[in-house]
Amino acid sequence: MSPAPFVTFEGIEGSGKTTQVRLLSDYLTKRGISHRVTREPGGTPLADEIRSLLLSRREEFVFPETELLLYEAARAQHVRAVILPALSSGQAVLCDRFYDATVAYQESARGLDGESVDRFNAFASGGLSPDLTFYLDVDPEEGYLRIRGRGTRPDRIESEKMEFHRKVREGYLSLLERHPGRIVRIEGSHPADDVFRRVCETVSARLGW
Ligand code: T5A
Repeated sequence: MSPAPFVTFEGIEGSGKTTQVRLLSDYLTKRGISHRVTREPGGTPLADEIRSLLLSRREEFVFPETELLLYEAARAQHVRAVILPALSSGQAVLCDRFYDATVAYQESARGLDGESVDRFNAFASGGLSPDLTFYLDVDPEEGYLRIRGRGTRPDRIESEKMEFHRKVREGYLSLLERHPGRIVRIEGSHPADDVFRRVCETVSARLGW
């Protein structure tokens, strides 16, 4: 385990990760637990620029290999500039997505080979692994309705076909089987407060928060 806990949130589009990260951050602030909230792709000015490149809709076809390398480039910068310094200074880190997303999206949904994805994930993260990962499981149709409900134009990845989002979910479910000790599945279709109750029970039992 790192000097302070590194906690990540994963799930398909609209699964409620950002909502839960915000609720957990408020909870930690009230208890005086020092922490940093961040997200992937993003978290530094350069990584945020890469995020814009990745999520903007474009005419040009983006090859899965190109997409993988851009996500990993953003991660390499984010880990070294933000996550590792925070953990070393004793701050917990709550991160909205990390390398499990690359397995679910670029390997399971885009079809890149697992060996390459694992190798680039390890290279970009410098061997850093989350101590605890919440996987918020929602049906892709429900996630889609939530995204539509926001009233904003879907980004390049949100606009993918439903089949793509089903494969992302399958990718997460197979990760859950491979890492049962680290990844905790929470039923994400329940009301946000109920989901948060489960998050709290888990961080209390696992991290003493
Ligand atoms: N990606 C990312 C890759 O392909 N590879 C990678 O390696 C990485 C790191 C990143 C995109 O990049 C891809 C995945 C993504 O496509 P993102 O910002 O993480 O972008 O993408 P989203 O998943 O689209 O994030 P969102 O913020 O849009 O969705 P969240 O965080 O899952 O959901 P949230 O909390 O914003 O909620 C969405 C809506 O649902 C409501 C909220 O109020 C909001 O309106 N909601 C609920 N409604 C009912 N019940 C609940 N329990 C609810 N919780 C939230």
